[in-house]
Amino acid sequence: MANNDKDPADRQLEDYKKTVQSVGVLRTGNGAPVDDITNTLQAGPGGPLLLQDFTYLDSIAHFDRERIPERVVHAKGGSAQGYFEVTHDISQYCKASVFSSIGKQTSVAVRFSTVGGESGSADTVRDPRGFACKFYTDDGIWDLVGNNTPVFFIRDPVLFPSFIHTQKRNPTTHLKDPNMFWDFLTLRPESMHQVMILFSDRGIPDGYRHMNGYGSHTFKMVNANNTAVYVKFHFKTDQGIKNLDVKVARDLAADDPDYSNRDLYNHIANGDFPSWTLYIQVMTFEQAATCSFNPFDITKVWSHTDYPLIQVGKLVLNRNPTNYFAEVEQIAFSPAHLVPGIEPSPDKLLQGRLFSYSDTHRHRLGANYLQLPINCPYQSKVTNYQRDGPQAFDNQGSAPNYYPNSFSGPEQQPHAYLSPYPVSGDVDKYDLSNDDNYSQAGQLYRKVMSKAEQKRLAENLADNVKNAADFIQEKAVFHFTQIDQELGDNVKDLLKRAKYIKANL
Ligand code: HDE
Repeated sequence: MANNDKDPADRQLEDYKKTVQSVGVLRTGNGAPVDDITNTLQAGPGGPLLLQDFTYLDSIAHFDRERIPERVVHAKGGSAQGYFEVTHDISQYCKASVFSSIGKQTSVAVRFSTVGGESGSADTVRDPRGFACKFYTDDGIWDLVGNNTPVFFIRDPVLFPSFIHTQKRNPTTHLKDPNMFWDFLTLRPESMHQVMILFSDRGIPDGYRHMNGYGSHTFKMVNANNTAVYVKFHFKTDQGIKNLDVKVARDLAADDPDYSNRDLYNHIANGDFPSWTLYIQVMTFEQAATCSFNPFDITKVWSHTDYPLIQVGKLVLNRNPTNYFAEVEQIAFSPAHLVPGIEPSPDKLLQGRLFSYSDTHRHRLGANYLQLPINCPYQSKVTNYQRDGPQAFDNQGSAPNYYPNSFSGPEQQPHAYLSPYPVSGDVDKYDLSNDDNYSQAGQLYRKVMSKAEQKRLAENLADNVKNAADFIQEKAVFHFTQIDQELGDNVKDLLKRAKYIKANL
């Protein structure tokens, strides 16, 4: 095969060699030159190895520590870098510097991922996709850590560890377990809206370029007068939505399990840069107070008629990472990484996420994870009173490490002030599990899906639920019937047929 018949991912090393003829001398970690790395130091040709062979010890001890813990969810992913450009003025809603003027560009890094599988798992599974965008703004890092779906399975963060356990492996069999999966979902019917999206055509996107991204939660935007509104973020793909047929996806899982990463890498390497258009939906505090549903419930969407999409800008990915570990494995997103002008709303699930991400980074990457080049807010140099800890390589020199001080330490910034909002009510645990779990799922089925899509949804659901215990199947059919009678009936029929076929095999 001629070299240029290969795609950029396959010829990466050959391309590297064309641009870099030599990097010079081979050295140990402490920079000393190495004479021989193919023969270990021995006491005589058949004798034991010597502890003084630092070249060997340096190499093997480092190798023993090469892996860091993989992400507990979203372990398999791919990433690219590029820029965000403002195309429309939203300063009436938001004072964040990233949106300050039309034409302004901000560097970004985006990581796409599947959710449930391990870091070596197949890309073409039915699963939500992560869509996490890091904006390196001149007022600090802003991370919008979203998915390719506008809603989520649960609305209280305390359920997240259990929910994730049911999507992962059974602790005894170490296999994915349909009873765990459907037991949880049918005991928590607030999941049904997301279940409908997951088992629709959009449940298996054709790579990462052909899907939308959603901030999913309700956030708050604050303008220069400190007037706040609630917002939702939407990245709409400029490549158009494309999904994979179930059978094609299954074949790809065997033939090319890295399908989505390869597709992203090759398109960017070939100069075909994917892009998305960013929109917001805006809800005033007055509208939120009288809204017919809870606008802070992540299992709900906001109608585009009542809250129309407002165009903001363009996200373009035009650079592949040069080193996967440094720029993708070590990238660390957090919904708590916000900048003046963008604030959390009272969304209960978002509030729970504000703690979890930085906590997992401190475990996975260490206390100074924000000093790593891919995470560091290089557009707004960090000056503060944090010091030391493992791998503190930017330890702020001889500046004072306490506040207040009289020696030119960094000062507080009034523009970073959080907008106030009233709260009331008793401190208590509130059960929100039955807050209208079916209406929006029903509208999605009846108003958005075509007949063909409705049919495929029922087939995809039945094909998966059929592996769960009978009593769980019955509960699933009950919930699908609450969403729409026809959907419930169709899934019930398909399950009956599957049972008949199994019995007569
Ligand atoms: Fe995450 N999630 N999540 N999540 N999530 C993580 O953080 C968590 C949720 C999302 O490419 C973890 O760095 C809790 C919703 C993405 O690096 C962890 C709750 C949405 C990524 C975590 C949620 C997401 C993560 C694992 C419910 C969409 C990958 C590793 C309270 C709006 C980011 C890590 C990347 C990753 C916690 C729910 C999106 C454990 C506690 C809802 C895209 O911290």
